[in-house]
Amino acid sequence: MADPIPPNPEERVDETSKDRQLEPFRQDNDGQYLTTNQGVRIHDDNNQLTAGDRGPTLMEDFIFREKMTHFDHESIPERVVHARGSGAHGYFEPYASMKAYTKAKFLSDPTVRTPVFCRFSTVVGSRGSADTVRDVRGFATKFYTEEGVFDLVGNNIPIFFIQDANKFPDLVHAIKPMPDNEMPQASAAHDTFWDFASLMPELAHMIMWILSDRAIPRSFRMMEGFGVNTFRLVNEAGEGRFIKWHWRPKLGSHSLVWDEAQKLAGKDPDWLRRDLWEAIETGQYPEFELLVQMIDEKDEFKFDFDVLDASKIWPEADVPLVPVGKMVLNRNPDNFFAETEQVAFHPGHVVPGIDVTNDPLLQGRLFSYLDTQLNRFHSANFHELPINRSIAPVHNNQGAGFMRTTIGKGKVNYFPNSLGGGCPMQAPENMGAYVHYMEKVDGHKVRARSESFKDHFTQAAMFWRSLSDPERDRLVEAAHFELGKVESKEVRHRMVHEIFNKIDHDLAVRAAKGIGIDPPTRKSNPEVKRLAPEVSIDLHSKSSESIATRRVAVLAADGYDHAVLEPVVAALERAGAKPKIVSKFRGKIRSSEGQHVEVDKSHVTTGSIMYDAVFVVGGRGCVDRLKEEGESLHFINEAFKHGKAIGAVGEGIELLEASSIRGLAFARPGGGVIGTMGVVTAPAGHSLDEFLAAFERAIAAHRHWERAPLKEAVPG
Ligand code: HDE
Repeated sequence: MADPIPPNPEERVDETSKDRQLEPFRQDNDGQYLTTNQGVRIHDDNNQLTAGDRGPTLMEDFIFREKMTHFDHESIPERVVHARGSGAHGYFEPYASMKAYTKAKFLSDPTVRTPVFCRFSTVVGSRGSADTVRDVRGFATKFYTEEGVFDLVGNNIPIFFIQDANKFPDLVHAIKPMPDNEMPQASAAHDTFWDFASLMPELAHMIMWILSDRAIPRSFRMMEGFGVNTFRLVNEAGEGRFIKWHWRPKLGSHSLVWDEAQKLAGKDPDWLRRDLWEAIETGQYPEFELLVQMIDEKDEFKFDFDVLDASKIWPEADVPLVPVGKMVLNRNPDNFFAETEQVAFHPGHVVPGIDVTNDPLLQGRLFSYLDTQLNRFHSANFHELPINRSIAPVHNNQGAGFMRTTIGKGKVNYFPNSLGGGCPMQAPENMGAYVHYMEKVDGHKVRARSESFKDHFTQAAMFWRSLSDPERDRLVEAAHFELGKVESKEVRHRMVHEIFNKIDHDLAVRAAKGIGIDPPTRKSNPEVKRLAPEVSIDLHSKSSESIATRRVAVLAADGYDHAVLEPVVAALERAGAKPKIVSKFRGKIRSSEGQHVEVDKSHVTTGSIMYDAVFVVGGRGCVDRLKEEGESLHFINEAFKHGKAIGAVGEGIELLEASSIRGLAFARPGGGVIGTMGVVTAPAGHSLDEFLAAFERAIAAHRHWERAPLKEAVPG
């Protein structure tokens, strides 16, 4: 008999269900003898079996052969896109029942915590590439629900480059490294991508997003996620609604700046991976809110975009966001390969109450993901790998194939059957069976793009107009970088005149200036239909009030003022931030009063790019030393240039004065706290509470773009 769902009320799905399922697969080597794969204990794991101690290896050395053969096979094909990723376990819980919209059980009961595994990724680079490249980030979540596995395979940008899956291989070929020399790694900044983009106006909107700050997130914990494609929710009554999935990070959305992203790629290529891992290890669990936008089936044609077109957002002003629940990531994987590498997502992994639509990009994805898993695992049994296993019971007649691990019992492996009592049997709809939404489908066979998909510039223009001035500046700088790397003048010209100028004339003129192209003399955006301001594309509006998990460098040296350092560090820690003492060398430094503090990072291993804010402690001896150290001055200049909060107390202010920051007022002896453009200073002996309140506000703001006019003169 097939197990009813759930098997019994005692075994109800909870957040630890997946963990319990994984437990028998875990292995700990503590206190164990080394063995062969057959469990035979190994006596000497350092030497081959040879004919004499200087002779050749004997063919019969089955122990060496087993070890070396296994090693030779210790890789699987990396994902053709999204090769580099980082995963985490956690749970999801709905705020309230979504029963009115979907029969999916995991969205209907706020007391149920569904276990999840989430994998964040970059798209273009190979498995070993740097984390901080300019790219889309994948945001894929596997929900182990009591009705089977549901995969929400999304990205951190709400739209996609192309509208039809048939263009995906071309897009990926164009954006991946060049076919002849495999350069550049993990970057769109080369001729083939921009050649493709300049010939494909449907990319225009996405180009704007990837040139924006969205493409260089500060942290996986501080970026939004989107299902991108249009899915459908279906309720018990069989009523369907078009939906878009959204994830919102509790910590707000934050980005790096491009100079910082490039430097991090060298100083710490694992920046985003390490950030996620460390946050979870230290109990600062990343949280995301799940929301949906819903459009009634009857309103399908009400909008000036096609609801099935994945290159368009649904403006939040037109289609509001409805909060659904929250996800907490609270456990790092035990093993990168077994979990993060082997997890296999598929947008077609849906449960009753969630269905697909005719979105032509999604339709193609439904083919590609299963196919790609077969290529990665060389087996149709990848669903049996521990990380992919459903926690809902699996019973069917698909019993064979490479690496089958379940031992099916009985003589009957076909349906219908009478010899097996008809089992496993089909489930009626009211017993949790998946029933496809009853959509009427009718039409001629055509290879054509719907007319309703053909406005490529309205939303790209809306995006540009919704940006603040500093965001526009950075987008133009990004275009200068990306297109500045393009050799072909023809491609650069086409991007400016055929794409940018159709989005916005000012954008085209500004982009042209940095890439050696004559700017267009006339506007050319007749296709823009609507220019209503879009709601909250701007990253600023999604900042968080909290400074939790922000990294603060505390610059100090021998002779530091312990009476300032200790309370400032303690206060930052209380607020959830991560202060780290940075000095020339590791080891201990001594205060002017003789106390000690342990240095966390030496200059050679770190840099301002690895912090969200900097604090300079006072103390005569300390500051005299810091002023003599190029690294400390560079630290301040670079942090200033990258818009980060900077705080200094007492003599610490002298380091700011010795830096290249000009045009800002600093606190004076006997005066009060001064905070301008995120630089907060307090004179020696002044109340630290007042200083800390202002410094924490400056850190919470994340970046201080209002410094733009001052930072030009500061060396980076
Ligand atoms: Fe994917 N995509 N994709 N994609 N995608 C893959 O599947 C594909 C698209 C996304 O962490 C591949 O297992 C096609 C949109 C993520 O393991 C592959 C098309 C969105 C991940 C594939 C798209 C995504 C993938 C490669 C256009 C946002 C990583 C490895 C029709 C909604 C999942 C794999 C992970 C991975 C195909 C477009 C997100 C080849 C054909 C749009 C997050 O199957």
